[in-house]
Amino acid sequence: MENIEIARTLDEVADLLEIRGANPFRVRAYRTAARTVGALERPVPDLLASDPGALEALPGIGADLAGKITDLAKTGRLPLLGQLTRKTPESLVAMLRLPGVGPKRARLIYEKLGVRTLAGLERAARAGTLSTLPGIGPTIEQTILKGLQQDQARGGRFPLAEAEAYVHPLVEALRAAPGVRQVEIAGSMRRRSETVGDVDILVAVSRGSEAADRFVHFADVEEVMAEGPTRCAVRLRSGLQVDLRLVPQASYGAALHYFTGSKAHNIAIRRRGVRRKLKVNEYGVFRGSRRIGGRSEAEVFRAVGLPYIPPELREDRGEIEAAERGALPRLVELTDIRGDLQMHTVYSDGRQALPDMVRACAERGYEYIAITDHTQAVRVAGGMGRAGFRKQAREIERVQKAHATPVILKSAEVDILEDGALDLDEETMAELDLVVVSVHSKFNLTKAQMTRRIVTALKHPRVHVLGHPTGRLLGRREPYPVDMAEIVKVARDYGVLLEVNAQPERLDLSDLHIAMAREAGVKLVISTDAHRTDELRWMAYGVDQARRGWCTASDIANTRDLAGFRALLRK
Ligand code: DGT
Ligand code: CA
Ligand code: CA
Ligand code: ZN
Repeated sequence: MENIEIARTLDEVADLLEIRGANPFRVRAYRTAARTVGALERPVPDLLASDPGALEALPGIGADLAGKITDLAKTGRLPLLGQLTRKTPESLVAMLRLPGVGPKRARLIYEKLGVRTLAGLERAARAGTLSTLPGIGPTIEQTILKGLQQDQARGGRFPLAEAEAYVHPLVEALRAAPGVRQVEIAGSMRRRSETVGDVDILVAVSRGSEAADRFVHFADVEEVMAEGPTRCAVRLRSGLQVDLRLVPQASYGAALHYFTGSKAHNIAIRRRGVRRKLKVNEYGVFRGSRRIGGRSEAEVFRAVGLPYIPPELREDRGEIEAAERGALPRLVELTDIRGDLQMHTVYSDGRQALPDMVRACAERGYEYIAITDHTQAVRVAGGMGRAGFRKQAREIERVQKAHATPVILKSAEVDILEDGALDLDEETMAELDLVVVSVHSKFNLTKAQMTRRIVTALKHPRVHVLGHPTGRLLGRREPYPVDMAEIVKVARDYGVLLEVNAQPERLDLSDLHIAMAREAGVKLVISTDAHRTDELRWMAYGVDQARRGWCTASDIANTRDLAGFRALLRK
């Protein structure tokens, strides 16, 4: 189990304990432990291998918690969590997902109003009885109501990275099952969609394989929805649904193509097949009743006269026509990335010290990075003013002496104020190598106001990059209304780079906006916005979306060497 999952599990325990009104010290102990484990640089199992007492030596972790975390790391299970979940009404747990509802409030709502379901909560909010509770005013009531609507709108879809974390152990278990020859994730996850409805796993099996049995009996499975020799479906405890298809090796490529989708892409391919008197389906490529292909995906494409099309492009957004013309883009890859241009440190709301971030970036082989701590207006994030950036500049110079690479660019994520002014003085900005600007407040402007606000900022001559351009948080916060076509046009005219923020909950710009910017000739940067060293790995998720936006390396500014990157910055 990864540290981040251990931390999430401990946090969940803390939530449930709090809902149940447990001793506040006990609740706090779990929260502290979650933060401590989450901030560890080394995976817990590694740590334990070199020193079995390592956990207990950490601040705030006693013998009891150390034991639980050790078990959790080893088995991926924490019996206490199961017990607590069983004893707590499901809807109370669901309420925690809503903005404005923490464990204390969920408990209050349950006890005082007897609300046990999300539907009941919605009724109470609409009737205004929610706001009669102490500490809940009409504003919070409205926030909760809005959150309920968004929860429905999300429609049970999971952010890609979250779904990957849930399904990873299951895929590993399948790989280890006897009689399994190949395992691959298909569906929207293979196409790297920003969210997935369910996960589709494909396995090539030999006779008598135990794959299906392993699958339905996997520890994380909460409910088996279908079980048969060629298809099984389950729901995991996380709520994520997983489909398993079992196929013989001879059909593997055809099945992989079919179950990768998208549906629209499949239909277009099948139509091409029909024109060539071929039948293309999940079992293979057939002429009459004779199978002429289907062992590999490449065979399927070849049969319909096309080169291989990468999964990220299979959305029927012109990929088949481009393949036909030999005009498929050579998509950017993770290994093309030479630097990360948004990250935070303890100077603002990051969790780790500047040298730690630099060292981790050096380990990733980056040639350059930008340290982009927040400015003053973002008070909750401990934003800095002139003095803070001066002090940081001196530390950057010191740290740079110890590292030939990466080159550390002095930077800031400068807040765009409501009127489009920038939250940092001219002189300080002039001392920075890179100025990233973004919106962190007042999301409720009209589209015209928000567009004007951002355009004003982009026209400021010191601005190089617009960070997370729409401010969305997947499943949690809608993008603020903004005229993206106008932003793209101004970015092009003023030579501003647009960010693809790779935080799995942001993925902002989205794939379609990325394509829009690329078509307009605007260069993009892919940045992680990491607040801890382990978040630097999010780069891959940004690259995925850039690929879905048909980007080549040359569309992405941070694939250039430092001189090449600098040459792209406006003068
Ligand atoms: P999701 O799960 O909503 O994130 O999206 P997908 O694309 O994973 O969709 P899913 O799980 O319903 O089905 C997986 C793939 O199976 C889909 O991408 C294409 C293929 N497929 C499913 N139903 C059909 C269909 O009716 N016709 C065709 N041609 N393909 C289908
Ligand atoms: Ca799916
Ligand atoms: Ca499915
Ligand atoms: Zn930001």
